[in-house]
Amino acid sequence: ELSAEERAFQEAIDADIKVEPRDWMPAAYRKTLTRQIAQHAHSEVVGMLPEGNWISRAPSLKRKCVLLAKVQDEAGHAQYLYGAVETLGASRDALYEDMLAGRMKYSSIFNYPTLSWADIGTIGWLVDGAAIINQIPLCRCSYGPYARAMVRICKEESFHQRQGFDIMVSLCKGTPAQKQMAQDALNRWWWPAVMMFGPPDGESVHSAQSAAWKIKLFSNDELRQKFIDQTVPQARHLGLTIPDADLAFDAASGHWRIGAIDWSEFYRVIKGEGPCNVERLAARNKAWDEGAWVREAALAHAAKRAKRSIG
Ligand code: FAQ
Repeated sequence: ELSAEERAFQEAIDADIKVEPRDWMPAAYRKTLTRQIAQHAHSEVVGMLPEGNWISRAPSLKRKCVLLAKVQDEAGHAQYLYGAVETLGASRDALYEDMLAGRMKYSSIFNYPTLSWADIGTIGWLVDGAAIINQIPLCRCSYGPYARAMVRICKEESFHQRQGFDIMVSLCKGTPAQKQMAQDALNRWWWPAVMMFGPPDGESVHSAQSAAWKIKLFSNDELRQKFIDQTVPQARHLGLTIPDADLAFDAASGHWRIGAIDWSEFYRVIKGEGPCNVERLAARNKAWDEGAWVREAALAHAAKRAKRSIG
């Protein structure tokens, strides 16, 4: 049975009225949003690592400038998202420490290595492509600060996706070795990208409640299908082969159907057993420890300024 407050809350959601930080909200709504937004923010922070790996090795000055700008954007996305999660009364530092200690998740996709330059193209094309499909509906989600943060993030993701596709076009028009590099990257990133949308609907523990609260406007499987339908023609345009022997177009429904997803791999990766989980957390912890002096200096500077303005 819903309480009177809970009923009024649900009615406002049903009427598409945004929830704002000072509004009453069920504790479980606050908790699920804190979890999702913080995981999203952590994904942006950890997501800088696979691409950061290639900044010093980008093949031209232009590619290097573009990649640098993209990675900086991810840091900016994390800032907007940590800002949004703070409006729920959560502590940014505490959430960040949960991530550093491995107590909070970040996206499974960032636990895979970037072995060649083609991986940078593939991340932009597939990972940012998947991120856009997941995040466009979030611009209309029920929590105001999250929805508004997503608008700007989606605009930037769209630039990211194009830079990735542009790298793929260049490689696919290049030498046979370059084309092979692009195919190899697609072979390694395709299934992890398909898994980014989360477990199948039947196994998605949070979906029903998040849908009722309009945090999720489409299910994991619906968004995954959109991604597949969008990406298969792009792969064909590039002349690349999706690594799935069962991939087939279903004329009756107008959708591309994929073969079976190896969910055991997904669950291994989110348990901390993916190829790079240990390395990613070690890199973030190292950066946090080495940044201690910057945080101390910033606090000392702020204290000095506050003293001066009082005096
Ligand atoms: N990785 O019940 P559900 C980016 C967990 S894009 C790890 O379906 P929910 C841009 C889930 O947390 C990536 N864990 O969960 C970029 C839950 O575990 P919990 C970030 C996953 O929340 C590009 C359990 O499985 N985007 O960063 C994943 O309703 C390039 C059960 O799952 C977002 O975070 C996964 N892939 O739906 C940056 C978008 N999937 O928490 C740099 C916002 C599921 O109970 C470079 N988030 N789990 O311990 C969402 O839309 C949702 O949270 C879903 C999952 C759809 C990800």
